[in-house]
Amino acid sequence: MADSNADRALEALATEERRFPPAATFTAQANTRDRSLYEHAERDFEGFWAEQARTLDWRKPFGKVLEWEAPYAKWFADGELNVAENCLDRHVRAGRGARVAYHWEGEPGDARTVTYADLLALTNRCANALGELGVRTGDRVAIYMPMIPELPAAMLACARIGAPFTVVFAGFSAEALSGRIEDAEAKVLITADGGYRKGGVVPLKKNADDAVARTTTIEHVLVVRRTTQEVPWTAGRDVWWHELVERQSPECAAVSLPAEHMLYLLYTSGTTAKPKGIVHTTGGYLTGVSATHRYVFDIKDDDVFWCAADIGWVTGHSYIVFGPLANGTTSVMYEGTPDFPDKDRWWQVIEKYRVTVLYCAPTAIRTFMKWGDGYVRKHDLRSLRLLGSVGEPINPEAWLWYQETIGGGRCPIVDTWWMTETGMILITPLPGVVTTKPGSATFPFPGVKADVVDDAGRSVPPGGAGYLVLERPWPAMLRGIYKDDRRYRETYWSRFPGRYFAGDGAKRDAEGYLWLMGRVDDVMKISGHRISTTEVESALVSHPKVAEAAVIGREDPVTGQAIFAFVTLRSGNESSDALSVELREHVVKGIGAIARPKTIMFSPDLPKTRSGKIMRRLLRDIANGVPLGDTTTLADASVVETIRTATGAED
Ligand code: 7RM
Repeated sequence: MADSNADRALEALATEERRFPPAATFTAQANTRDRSLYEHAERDFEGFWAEQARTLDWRKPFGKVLEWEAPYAKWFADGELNVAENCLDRHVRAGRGARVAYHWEGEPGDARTVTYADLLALTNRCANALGELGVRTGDRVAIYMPMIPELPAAMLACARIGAPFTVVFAGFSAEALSGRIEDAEAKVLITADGGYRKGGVVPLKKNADDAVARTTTIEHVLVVRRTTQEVPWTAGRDVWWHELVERQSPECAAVSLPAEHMLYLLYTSGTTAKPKGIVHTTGGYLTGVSATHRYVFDIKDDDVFWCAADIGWVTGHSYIVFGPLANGTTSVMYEGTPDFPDKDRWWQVIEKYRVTVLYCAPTAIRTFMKWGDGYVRKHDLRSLRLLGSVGEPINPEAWLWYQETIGGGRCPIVDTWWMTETGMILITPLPGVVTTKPGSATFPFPGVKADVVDDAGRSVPPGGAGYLVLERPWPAMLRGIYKDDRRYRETYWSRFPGRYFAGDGAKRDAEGYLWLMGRVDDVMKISGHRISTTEVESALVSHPKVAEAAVIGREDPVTGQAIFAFVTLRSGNESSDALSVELREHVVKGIGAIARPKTIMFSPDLPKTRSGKIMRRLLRDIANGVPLGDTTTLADASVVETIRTATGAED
């Protein structure tokens, strides 16, 4: 288990007596004010989701709600719709074309206001351009872009013509991008010349070229000009967005698609080195993200919603693009980092656009705490009325700081638990209804059923800890792992047959509140980013000087977990600070900067069982400085002492 998270959650559970009931004034205006949504969903689970689905426009209405043959779900399967039409056309048709879809803020300080009518025209032009490049319904498109309005437009353009897309976070390396292109067998790659980050320029086109060189399926690379730096160019293959897209017609018919048509693939880390392509489909996904966006964030027409994630992660897919756009919401989209040009950039953005709802990760909150209240106090944040948290457990101290210092004591906090695989928020308070406790994600969303079970799959009594499982399907759930059905069944459905195994540890207190405690597998959460220990290990051992590596997540006060790597060198190589830097950069090259190990510890040996398995649990305890448990299964117990002494010295 992720010790840092578990420790925080346990400490919170033991000491947390504070309760925050919703203010009467908040409840009085809330989209849902009582338990009726919970009751409706319990009484008639399928009827509840059908009602949510009917808030969308269907080209062909669905008759069936759910077909469930565990572990395969189909939602609204005989219905047809188009995601882009639901996110754009229907708002424009309803006379709301002049509403702002995105207040876009570039890192250097440039800004664009993108209305629903603008976004529709941009999307249609892009869809027509993709058609000209030979993309047809069913073809896959890879997207590797900075946080600019062309990114959601590209995703919606794919959705419009029924071409499943896969967005690869712009912080991933060329190598990581090539693996995803290859697995998805993408025909076209959409990228940009570069993107701005911390005042510098990220060479996206160069990375894209390096990636494409290692793959065989890409026919064209469509390139947005963002930074105007010189880029390598392959004539015939590469096409400028401003040349191809801008000359297209702003009209493009949306394709009527079956509800179970694949909308996108999103690659995420599991317990092996190879990321999994998580499959999301059309009707159920849009139903789930729009309903949760509406109720969890209590969204109204006059809200300015800011989900401060990157669109390259699932949080951005669901709550920057599809949920808010389906609801006709005005969002803020920000390109850069929170500390450029200074550490008050977020608060300046909130003041500038009068943001009412902010959704971000605990790691960001802890970073702002560290930077100090001064940066916050420089700005007027009184427009805020609701705050959200996602990505990892939030410790009560950060929760309380968020509420007081950012929320001015008046904003409810929604701590939302979910995953790439779940597509939508599953465990969360409804802000007008549920009394919150700092550090608890509280209860399942209406219609969602969760349990905490022991090793044998028995529900643990109140106060107990165990594994989080989901007891029934939900509309935005993954439909599988792309081209790997066996891995789908094994990863999520074999540990507790018929129930979805999330991979998270959880506790349920005497009042039924859920407290998430972090991963129980080899997945780490570094600043809310999901990375597997094996992925980093395999990047390390691909270096010629490395014989073996064992990677663990070590407790970190700001990033939640930090990457700690134990490395054994091949004989004839000496450890040194220079080699440590070289290895860290080797991992960056293999995966991306988010996977750069914080600490590398050279060790002549790694603790192994007699059958040769590396004992990661021991290494984790060593790195976290906790007392060691049973070491009797070790082949060579002295190894532990050697490492521990070295680690102690390192501290
Ligand atoms: C949305 C996202 C999923 C993992 C999940 C958890 C952790 C996410 C919370 C949380 C405690 C939360 N998708 N997680 N939200 N833990 N409280 N509110 O993060 O696929 O990247 O990661 O994130 O461990 O399994 S993800």
